[in-house]
Amino acid sequence: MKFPSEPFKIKVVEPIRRTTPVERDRLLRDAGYNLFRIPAESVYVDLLTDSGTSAMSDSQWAGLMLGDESYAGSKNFYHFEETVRSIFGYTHVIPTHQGRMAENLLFSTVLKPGMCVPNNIHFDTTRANIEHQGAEATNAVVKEAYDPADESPFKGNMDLGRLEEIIHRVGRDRIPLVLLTITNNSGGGQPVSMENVRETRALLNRYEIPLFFDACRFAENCFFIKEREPGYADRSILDIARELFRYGDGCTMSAKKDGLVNIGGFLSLNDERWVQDITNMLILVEGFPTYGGLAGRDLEAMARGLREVLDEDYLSFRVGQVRYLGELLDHAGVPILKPIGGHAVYLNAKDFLPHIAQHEFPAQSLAVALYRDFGIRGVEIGTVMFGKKETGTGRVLHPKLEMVRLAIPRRVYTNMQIAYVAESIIDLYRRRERIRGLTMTYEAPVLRHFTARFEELDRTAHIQPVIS
Ligand code: P70
Repeated sequence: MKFPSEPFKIKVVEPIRRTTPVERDRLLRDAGYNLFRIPAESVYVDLLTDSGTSAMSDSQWAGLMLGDESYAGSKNFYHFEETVRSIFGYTHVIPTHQGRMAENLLFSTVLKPGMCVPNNIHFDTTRANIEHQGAEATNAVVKEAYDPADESPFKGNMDLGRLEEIIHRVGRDRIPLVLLTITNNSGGGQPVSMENVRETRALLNRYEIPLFFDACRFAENCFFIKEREPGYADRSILDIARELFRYGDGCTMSAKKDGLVNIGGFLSLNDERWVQDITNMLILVEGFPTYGGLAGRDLEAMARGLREVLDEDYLSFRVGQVRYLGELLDHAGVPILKPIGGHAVYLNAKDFLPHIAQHEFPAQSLAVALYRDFGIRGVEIGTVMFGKKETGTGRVLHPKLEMVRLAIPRRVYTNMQIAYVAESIIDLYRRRERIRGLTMTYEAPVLRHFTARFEELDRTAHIQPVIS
């Protein structure tokens, strides 16, 4: 089958409510046109994020009942630790409540002001946590990543020439580690090839710089390696993951993605000195090392989720469902980022709305229209999330990519709901000239997209959808 059908059946259902465009218009105005401020109950298909939104399996739910809530030495911690070690292979396993805490612990330990961390493309929380230490977060992804039409199979790859240039410019002593985000979320959920990981490792060996992974979507990345990279078709996902992580020295992980849980994360690494400092900080801000901000039951659900995510039937359905949405849109001529990523379809807002200039937030305007007309919530990954003022001149720098990400929660929506999303977007695309830009009326100093507020530039332009 081109698009494998669901390898599960539904045991529990959560009703969802349809609202009207008029109701949603009012909600949008109250929310300052920020979709993070819309109550989830008023969303029909929620594609804001694939993070923490997975449906857990019956085995994970059963695991919750086996939670050992002892403060120290919970049996679920040992199960979790053994699971992480057997997949990722690093000596120390430090649980955290989610990914950004793993980032915060790592960077507050290894970074000093003036240092630099290169990555293919930093995600927003990663960048913010690095900058919070007074350090520089630098992107060094291959240049194809910035061309939405380029169909290269591994657009998440690190550009080794650029990486070496950064090392020369900044100096080895000011780069405590290099990151690789698998898959590369801000670049469209694009994978990194094993060959690129191997070559990055070889380059960093010459300078004795450690390599870390931002491993949120590692299983999806390994699935792409199996599908696309010569020599991996007959290898299991577990085997591919083990090889990949062997080239690194550690990883940060938001288990809210490929851990198939609603909350949880970890940091795993080999370096003894770093672990000591990180553990001390963990105890100060998060919790004792055998629970790290989570309940024992959460650790159990995470251990089980990390095993389940390696299942190939699951992964081919998962990546296939995202591809199904992408291909429906692509065949109708809707501009999307290619190739279709592992966890999300990214609408190319610059091409969808060429009449809206980047300072009028085309991707945010598109996300607003999609919610107002159809009750579908995506997220802006463009000027709102990544635009920033240049220090000194105050000039606003726009990111190269201006996208609306439709992130698909794992095991949550049926393919019929996905078809509804595609039909809605195709309808909106036919009426795209009517969509108008926005102006920002409030912004926070960091991670502004979560709380920003906007106003519409022209409210009269709004029209009713054909389907709703
Ligand atoms: C997402 C969420 C989180 C993330 C990530 C990578 C590559 C670290 C983290 C932090 C964040 C988000 C974005 C928009 C709307 C809602 C949520 N990504 N590295 O959806 O992990 O969230 O657990 O602290 O993608 O992509 P955590």
